[in-house]
Amino acid sequence: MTQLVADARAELVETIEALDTRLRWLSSWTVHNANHIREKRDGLKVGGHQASCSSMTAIMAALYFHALRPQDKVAVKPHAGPVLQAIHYLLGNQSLEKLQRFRALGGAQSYPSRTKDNIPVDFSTGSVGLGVAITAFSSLVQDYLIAHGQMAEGDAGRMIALMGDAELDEGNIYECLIEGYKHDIRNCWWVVDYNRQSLDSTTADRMFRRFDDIFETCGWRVITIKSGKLQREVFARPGGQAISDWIDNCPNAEFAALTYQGGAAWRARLKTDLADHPRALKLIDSFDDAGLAHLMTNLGGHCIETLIDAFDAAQDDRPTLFIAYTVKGYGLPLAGHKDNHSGMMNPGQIEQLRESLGIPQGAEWEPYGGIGDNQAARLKAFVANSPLSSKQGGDQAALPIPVPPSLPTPAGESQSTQAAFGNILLDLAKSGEPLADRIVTTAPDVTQTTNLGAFVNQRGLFRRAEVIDVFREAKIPSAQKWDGHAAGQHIELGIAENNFFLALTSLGLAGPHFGTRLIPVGTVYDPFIARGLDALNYGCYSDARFLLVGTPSGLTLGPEGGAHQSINTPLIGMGQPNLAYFEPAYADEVALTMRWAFEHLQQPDGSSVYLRLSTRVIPQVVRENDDWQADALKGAYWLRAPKPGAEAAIVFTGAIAPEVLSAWEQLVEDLPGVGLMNVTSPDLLHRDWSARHTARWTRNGKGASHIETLLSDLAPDAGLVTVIDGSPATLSWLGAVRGMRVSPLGISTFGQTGDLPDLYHTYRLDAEAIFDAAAELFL
Ligand SMILES: Cc1ncc(C[n+]2csc(CCOP(=O)(O)OP(=O)(O)O)c2C)c(N)n1
Ligand SMILES: [Mg+2]
Repeated sequence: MTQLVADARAELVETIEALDTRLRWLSSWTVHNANHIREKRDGLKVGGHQASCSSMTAIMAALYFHALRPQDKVAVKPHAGPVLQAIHYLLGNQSLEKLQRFRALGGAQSYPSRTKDNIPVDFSTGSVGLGVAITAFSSLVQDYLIAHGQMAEGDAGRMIALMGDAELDEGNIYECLIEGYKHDIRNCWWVVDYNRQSLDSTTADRMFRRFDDIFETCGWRVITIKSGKLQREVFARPGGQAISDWIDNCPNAEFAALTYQGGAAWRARLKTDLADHPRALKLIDSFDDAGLAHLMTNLGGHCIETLIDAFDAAQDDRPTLFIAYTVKGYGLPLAGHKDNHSGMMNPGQIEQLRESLGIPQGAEWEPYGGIGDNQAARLKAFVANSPLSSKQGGDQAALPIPVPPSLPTPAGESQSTQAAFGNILLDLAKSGEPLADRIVTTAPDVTQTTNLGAFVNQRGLFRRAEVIDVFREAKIPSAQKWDGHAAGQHIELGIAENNFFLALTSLGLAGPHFGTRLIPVGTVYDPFIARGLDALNYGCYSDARFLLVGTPSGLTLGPEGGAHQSINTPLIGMGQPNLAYFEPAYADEVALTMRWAFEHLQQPDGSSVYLRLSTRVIPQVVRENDDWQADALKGAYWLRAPKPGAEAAIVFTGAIAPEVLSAWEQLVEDLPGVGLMNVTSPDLLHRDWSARHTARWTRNGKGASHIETLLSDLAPDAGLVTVIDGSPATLSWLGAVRGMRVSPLGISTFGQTGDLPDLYHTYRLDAEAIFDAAAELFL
């Protein structure tokens, strides 16, 4: 290295060190302000994580102010949120007011949020593990876009997760590693803040080096950033090796406790343990207490120079795990204490920290408070010129994809909604519609059994490197013709529903992340939505847009047994924000709602859509016109209109339609004019109804909700029988709309194996049960 280069390097390191200190201060102060200075009105603890932040400020300073390129995207460890806020404060993207309102309404969010923070947040985090794994799937989506000619290879960014070491306990990390290996992902970095502390305790010593093995087995390069520069220099001196070996053998808990206790404790312990290493003792004695404490905690994750070197050395596209050794609470009086996760500096301690950093009282919020004018100007210029400051704020704009005015209903007098879904996708796959080119399908090993197979036969599996269908080559007859190639449009996943929802999330963020919208369509057995529920919630919170198809569902999985019958998924569909749930009964409703979904998931105020489908083949109804459609898209329509002022109606959702129609035909003889309502979306219907209620108080909203309008066709004291193959709570609320009596039929207990007549009879969903329920209410 020439002297000039060495000088520039030294200046760079010194500058980033100064920024590391700023981040440690500002994140600590932000949390302190929210908890100790801002007025409290409810007696609740506000919280925030000073120790988790200071554990990571050096890593984040080195990354954001050196290694990060404008095209890179980062998921930040949730409890390091204040550090990200501080970085954007220095960059001029975050206001003082938002920092002062950290964790208050409208202020900086507790954990980085794509949808709720005003600073650019690439990935939301909060539920640990998910924010890590999502980066692997986004690197796969990036490869998909490159392979499909939607992005130049040269524009590829790195998808980076900054993670806590306890996140390595989450199972979804390993599910993702396996899937990532199968898909040969690249351009992905995970940086572990390896402080060996979780929320409750210090982490198990036995895991030492096990993570290296696991990641290397899955094709990752592992770079361990263990010692800082000072440690490396000192440990190279006579006696140094013994101290280095001692650290290697020191249990995590003891290292943490000594860190908390400080220099004198380090000295006492090292002198005892290294009593027969005279050169080590001499070396130890060459440091005063403060110097010894500094030496012992000079870990790689706090050494800017070491971090920069490590990042600089990984410039190819191999997925890379950096294990950066750190101290939780580094530089704070909380350092190393086992209770420091939610621990906070008290006012006296933060005062001391302020003084030690030379920050004058009253200058706590100054971005460069306490720093001389010259150095402050230098830091400011450095930050302004960092590659990061040219990163366009936040999301990219993506052009909408035109949706055809209608999707044809598959032919057939009897059909299931699942088969109709598959046929509609097949028709699209064969069409020249631009929409078809942007659809990406995916499924966790249930592609065939959820009727995606025909689409895949048409459009192929996505693989960066070509994969020949061996069975086809060998001319072995098979319905599945699955060549894998770069133009393929189906991402086949192993059975891991967390991965499935994370893949949908990444695909559903392709627009904002990469400027090209994709239309992700994912299928899963309806009961196994619950397996990936947190990841589904994560995707919805991130405002990713996708079409989720849960199929088969309910008792139509009867022969598979009780474990496979989905019961509460309608309630999930209703309760999940940013997800619109439909459960069509007929094939033309499937075509209608799919078309609506393709449009809705592209609207700025739209959402993802969930279709709950069935394999039950049922006779289709004959339509006289298309008048039902507008109402069906609002959530319900009269399949058989009631006579004005009718005393009764049957209300149903989904594949139970034939039983309902049969009961209605019997009833109408005794109760002429009885209505039959098909609820295509209990979710939209309920949202609309409750929104109208709220609007009465907040916006003087008048006008009735759709369900109020429909039910006003009945007599005010009419009775309703509600029927769904799922939790009866899905529809029983309808009685509250106009104060009507309800007899709710549905499934409230685990199912049995059986055929449909037996099961419908056992669970009281057959025509007889519906008739009886009606008779009890009306006759
Ligand atoms: C799924 C989930 N479970 C539990 C929590 C509560 N929680 C927040 S942070 C944390 C552990 C933090 O340890 P680590 O990841 O090592 O981060 P550190 O603070 O040590 O940097 C836990 C259990 C959570 N946020 N998400
Ligand atoms: Mg930790």
